[in-house]
Amino acid sequence: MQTYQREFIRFAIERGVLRFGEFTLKSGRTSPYFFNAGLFDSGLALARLGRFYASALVDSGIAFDVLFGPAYKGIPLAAATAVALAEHHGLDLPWGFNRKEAKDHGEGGSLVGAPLSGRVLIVDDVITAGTAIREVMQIIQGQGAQAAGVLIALNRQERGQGVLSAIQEVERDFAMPVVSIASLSDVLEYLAEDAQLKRHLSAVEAYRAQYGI
Ligand code: OMP
Repeated sequence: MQTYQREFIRFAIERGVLRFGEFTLKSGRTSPYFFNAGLFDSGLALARLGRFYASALVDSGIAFDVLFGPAYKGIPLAAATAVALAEHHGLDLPWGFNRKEAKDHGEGGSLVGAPLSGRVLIVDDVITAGTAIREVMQIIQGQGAQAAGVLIALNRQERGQGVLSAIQEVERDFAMPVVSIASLSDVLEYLAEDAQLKRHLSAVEAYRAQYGI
């Protein structure tokens, strides 16, 4: 695990974004941990989060033309990433987002901000089973753009339909990389090193044995 990944996990735990307990996921699975990106809910927290996303993106070397934040949770994440790229990496890049409901007045349509053209980098919170990201791909393909990749905060490293992880299936099906700031393996390493949090390790390991790859 890299230093910034450890810092990111510590930050997420301190903010209550990464929690341990019993949670029902969108996929119906019952998980002993949950990552709620909505709890990066202050200006400073969002700014710091944006810097983590931007660092992971720059490290990945993915080439892209526009950042896209899928409604709703992806919107502030893409915005924060765009700000951090401009302020900390000298990269002033276009960014946009979608509405869930198309607007029939004013500028109309369901896309706001920079047009989706060329290579689109999707910014989102978490991928578990990959359902949400597949819906986003339809929006991008519908605009005739190509997806350059996906940037997420946490890769839960869960099984998809077969032997691959849901993320590996997304990478295979859409021929694009998925990059995360941290993964479940990093979270497990963090838990093992932390005297207070170690007590959660066995439940998270058991979950990974059941649903992980
Ligand atoms: P999939 O569509 O199954 O990939 O689930 C991704 C979505 O689940 C995310 O965009 C979140 O809305 C939600 N989620 C979290 O936010 N944090 C988690 O730790 C787990 C989930 C989840 O429900 O799987």
